[in-house]
Amino acid sequence: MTATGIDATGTPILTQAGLRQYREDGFTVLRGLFGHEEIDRLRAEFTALHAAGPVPGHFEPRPGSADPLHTHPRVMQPHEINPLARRVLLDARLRRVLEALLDEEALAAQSMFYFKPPGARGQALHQDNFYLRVEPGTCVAAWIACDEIDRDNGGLEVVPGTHAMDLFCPELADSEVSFAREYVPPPPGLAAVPVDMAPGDVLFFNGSLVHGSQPNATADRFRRSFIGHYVGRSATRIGAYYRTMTMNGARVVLSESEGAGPCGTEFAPTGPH
Ligand SMILES: O=C(O)CCC(=O)C(=O)O
Repeated sequence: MTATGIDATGTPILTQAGLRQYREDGFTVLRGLFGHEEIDRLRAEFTALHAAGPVPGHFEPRPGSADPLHTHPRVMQPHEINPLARRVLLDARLRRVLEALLDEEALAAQSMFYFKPPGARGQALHQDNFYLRVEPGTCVAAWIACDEIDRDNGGLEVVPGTHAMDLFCPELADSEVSFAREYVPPPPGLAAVPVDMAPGDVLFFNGSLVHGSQPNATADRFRRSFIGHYVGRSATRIGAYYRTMTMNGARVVLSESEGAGPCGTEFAPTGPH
């Protein structure tokens, strides 16, 4: 069974098996949806953004910190400050898959870029819709691998089947291994499974699916990823933080839902930085 087919123009597309997997397990992976050159370019763009220094509200590194996530924090909403990030968020190949998964028009709600350098903490298991609070329904993530990603460098883990469950009330995460405060333990009988990926592979997952990542335990391998979050056109409410737009880039204002916030509430910095 493979989730990735090829259309007449040679573009990777979602197969019926992939759609079935998404419906049954809450996620599916399209292999090679982006080409290696495109991913090289995306990595280079974020390397340049990092070198250029802070962009208030989007990217606020603290050079010289002992914490790799302070020197390389994630970039929040890069599509608002970077044309290439905007093009990737609104990419037609993503749109085609998203609209098959959602069974309706997709709206873009958020982008993020994680550098996840060697030694960086992960993000404890959580559900994205805990933060986005899309109503009715939930969001969908497109998580684009920008490096070889595996268990050693803190690849994503998912808990299949949890997409069909309600939002859980999170526990407090272990700040030694997670930069985010919320932790949702796998429900009884279910377990997190790793998703190994190559550059250009895209993991699509339901916003109610419990997922997260372990620390990057390698000494020399970054684990970079570009992440888009989307909602169906029939959504009427979302957290105020999220500025939804069509996949053509036109702003669509939804009503504000309650209880939302940026994806993953970060622990307050401690110690020297
Ligand atoms: O990339 C990661 O390590 C975590 C990302 C994540 O959980 C998310 O995008 O919601």
